[in-house]
Amino acid sequence: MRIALVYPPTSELDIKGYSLGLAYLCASLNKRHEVDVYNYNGKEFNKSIRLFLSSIKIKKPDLVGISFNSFNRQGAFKLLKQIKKIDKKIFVVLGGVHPATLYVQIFKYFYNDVDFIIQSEGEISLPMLCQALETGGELSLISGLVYKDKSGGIIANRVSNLVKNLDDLPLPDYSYVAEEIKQKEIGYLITSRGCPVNCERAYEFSGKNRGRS
Ligand code: B12
Repeated sequence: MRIALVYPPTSELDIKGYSLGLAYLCASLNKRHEVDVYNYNGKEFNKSIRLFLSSIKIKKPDLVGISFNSFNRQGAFKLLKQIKKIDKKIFVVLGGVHPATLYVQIFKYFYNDVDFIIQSEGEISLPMLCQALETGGELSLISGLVYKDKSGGIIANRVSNLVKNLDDLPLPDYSYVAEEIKQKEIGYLITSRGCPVNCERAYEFSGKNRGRS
């Protein structure tokens, strides 16, 4: 599959850096798929939106994955409103803290613009979704996947498959920010998952503490 992963810009904060989530997703997708990454973290808002959409018009990927937190949600919403207008066959998949938590609200407002949300770690679920889309596989088996049913509602699969040992994952692929890392001589690394101060998402985790080190 040809996949475009994008981290939208924000007009709310002056932030720099890059998403570790995308680096992990790239590593887990790279072997089987052709992945382009568009990192607009800290970049100019309107210009980034324009650049991304014109790139999608030219490249017409099979799937666009948008990764976002709450502070760059406006950028994500601008992008996701346009993708199906470019080509309605492009699958639009959302992930990251904001859509993972507020998937009901997002499907309420953007039902026709979004196909899937993954409300958990993406390294296993996103490749499984790509495979299911390629082969007509079963969506109900994909951990944390939220998708539409035929009656205009949504189905949210249980998060059944959290990564137990981070060493089982391929090392994050930073090639999309190689130049930035070289220039600044700073690279991010995270050695745990979940919230470092034992925060807990209110639901979807059946009361189990997700924080672990
Ligand atoms: C480490 C961290 C940082 C680091 C590094 C961030 C970075 N470059 O990635 C630093 C210290 C720089 C940082 C800064 C900030 N952070 Co911070 N940070 C975190 C922390 C603790 C972990 C994030 C992380 O790397 N996780 C590991 C990666 C692998 O996970 P992930 O990115 O979530 O991606 C996975 C899934 O979400 C999913 N996924 C993600 N995208 C997609 C896309 C698709 C299509 C799919 C299918 C799946 C998918 O798959 C990925 C792999 O499993 C989180 C809290 C948390 N537990 O999530 C807060 C958090 C993300 N940060 C937060 C905030 C607010 C900020 C700042 C805005 C703070 C500030 N005022 O400056 C800045 C903004 C940084 C930026 N964007 O440039 C908030 C966001 C809240 C919100 N609702 O938006 C969080 C949730 C903390 C909190 N509870 O408030 N942060």
